[in-house]
Amino acid sequence: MKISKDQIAESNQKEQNNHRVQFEFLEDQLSRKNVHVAELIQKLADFQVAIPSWALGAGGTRFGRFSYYGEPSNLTQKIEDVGIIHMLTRTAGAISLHIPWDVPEDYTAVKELARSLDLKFDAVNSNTFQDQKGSRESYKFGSLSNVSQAVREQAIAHNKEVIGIGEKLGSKSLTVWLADGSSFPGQNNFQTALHHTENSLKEIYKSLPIDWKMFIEYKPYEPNFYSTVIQDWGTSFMLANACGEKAYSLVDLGHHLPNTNIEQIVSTLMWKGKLGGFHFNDSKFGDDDLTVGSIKPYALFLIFNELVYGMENNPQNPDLAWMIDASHNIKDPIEDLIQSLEAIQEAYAKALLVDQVALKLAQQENDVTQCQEILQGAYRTDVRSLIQMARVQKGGAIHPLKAYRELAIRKKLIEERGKHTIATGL
Ligand code: LRH
Ligand code: MN
Repeated sequence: MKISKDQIAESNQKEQNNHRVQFEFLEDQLSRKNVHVAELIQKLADFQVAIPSWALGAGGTRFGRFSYYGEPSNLTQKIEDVGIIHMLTRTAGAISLHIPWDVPEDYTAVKELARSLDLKFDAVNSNTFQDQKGSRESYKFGSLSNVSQAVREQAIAHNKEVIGIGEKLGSKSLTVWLADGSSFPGQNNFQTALHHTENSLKEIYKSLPIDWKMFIEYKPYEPNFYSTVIQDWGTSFMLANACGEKAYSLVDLGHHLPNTNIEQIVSTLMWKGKLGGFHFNDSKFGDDDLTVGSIKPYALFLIFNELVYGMENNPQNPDLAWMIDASHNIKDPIEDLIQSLEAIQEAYAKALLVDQVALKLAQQENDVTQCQEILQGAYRTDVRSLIQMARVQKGGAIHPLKAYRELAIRKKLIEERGKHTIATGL
């Protein structure tokens, strides 16, 4: 299933005039504030977010899973679905694979398909939180932290195998998230578990190709409910430093206890040059993996404000890996991902409108009210026509979701794949 440029052009035809009027109005407003509109649009157009291969089917919980029909049932169909999202939005230029959920059968074919859809392979993700059929050791009581050396070695070997798969695909980073932890006091010796984890990560780090990065993802709880070995940014930061300069912390927005100031964590990690990337999503309570910007859009804006500041002032921090990590329990996965991409672009565009010089000045004068006015002035700007212009300049749809529905893509996917295909993943 592919979408053609002509189909996009036809869908844009109807939206063109309205878009142009809104854009010219905003362009005039911003130019009078000395905003370099063309520069800003270029930054939006260059901003590419990786789509997780495990979020293209219907997600579920222990209480149930409701299929969405026409789901991708193999890696080829998953890449095609990311191709559809990228054709419409022009901001989803990469796919992130999870191993063993997405082990390629034919590397040449998979790479050729991705290239034809203008897609790259972003970080590869290891999986030592589920036991695989026929595996010798079990991860029931942990993987890299396990008291059993045999289990740790199996988990280390798996991560090295994942690096090998990523190398063949042209990926340049490995993401390690561990479910390791305990559900009852006394179950684990915290120091032993952390020591094993640090040594195991160092072992994996030795296998990283020279131009690769290793992202260490933290999470406070689930599936363990008393302790998690890599529970917070501080532990991830400590382990990344212990491993070396190619190791970084990865911030999954859903992996924070309620009311955590995530933008401050982002600022701190960038200052220390140890922020590797993001898993974007939103949440009300726990690791809900909801649509980005659907619950706390202002919090996302504040995070991007720190990112924009860091990208301008922290050359010690490398380019960041941008990725969505969401699960779609009741919405069409493709529609949900399109909405998430829109929310990310919106937060970034608004953050780029923050007058950082004026803000620094107001901070110097402790003019708290003015600081808030500067931030909220940017946040209250309707930037949608800027994002649309960035898409149109790259051949995308002015309204991706509208185009997706008008072109009846889901209906065509169901005709092509049937109603009973199930995507591997969460
Ligand atoms: C853990 C996590 C991690 C992935 C998994 C699918 O909650 O965020 O990034 O491995 O989801
Ligand atoms: Mn994640």
